Amino acid sequence: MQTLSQKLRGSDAPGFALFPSFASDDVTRVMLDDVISLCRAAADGEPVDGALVMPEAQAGMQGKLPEERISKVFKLHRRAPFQAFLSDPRVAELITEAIGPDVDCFLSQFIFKNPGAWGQPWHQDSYYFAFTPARPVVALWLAITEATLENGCLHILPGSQTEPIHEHIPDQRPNANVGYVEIVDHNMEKSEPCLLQAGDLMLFDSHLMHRSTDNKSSGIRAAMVFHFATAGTDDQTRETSPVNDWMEFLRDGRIVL
Ligand SMILES: O=C(O)CCC(=O)C(=O)O
Repeated sequence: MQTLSQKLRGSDAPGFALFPSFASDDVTRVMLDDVISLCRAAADGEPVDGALVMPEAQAGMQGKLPEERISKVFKLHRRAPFQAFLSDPRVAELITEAIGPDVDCFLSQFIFKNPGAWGQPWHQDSYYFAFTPARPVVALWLAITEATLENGCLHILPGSQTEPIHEHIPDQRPNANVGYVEIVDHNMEKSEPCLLQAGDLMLFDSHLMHRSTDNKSSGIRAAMVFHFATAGTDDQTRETSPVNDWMEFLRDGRIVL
């Protein structure tokens, strides 16, 4: 049987692992409520505790509520609802198996994906990370709502974690969201949609190619994503990145939040 790290980075491995029904409705609800409060504070010009609130750029997103016009909110992992999730011993166990006993959480993002919002084109997360060592780096993607073909679920290309980081070109669509880039030099025919229920959790390697599609439904498709790397990783953008925020998470396999 493959260990979790083999499953994520092995040469004959999927590059991801799924943990159904990982989080309860209470856990996902408290995250959603907290991020909504940040979106409303930002709209009122109030402090947002260092979070970065990014508007949805897709034309025609004219929801009445502030959160209906937001694509992502970054830098959440020091806030109580997100620390509560990270304090779950099951999360520590997964991340220890995936990376090792000494780990930092360096990035977090809540993705709203409101009705009509853009999906994020094919990419590899490590494209965004100027790290030494470059790996291991993993993401935890928690479904806050159901994720369907219609509302813009994630699609992954199993096995693509064995690929080097490909060239990424800017998302060519008019009014693309800030930071969206795309791999166009690889065959994605064998990709698979990740049809998830609220509370399901996906863990994937930072070289795994993945994308999400536009939300063509009338409901929100939300997700919360945390990214982890080995403690002591050299991040060339540690002082300058608008989104990376290195926080100690595990030392000797113990949670140190
Ligand atoms: O959930 C999405 O819509 C895209 C998320 C994604 O691609 C990522 O977290 O890297």
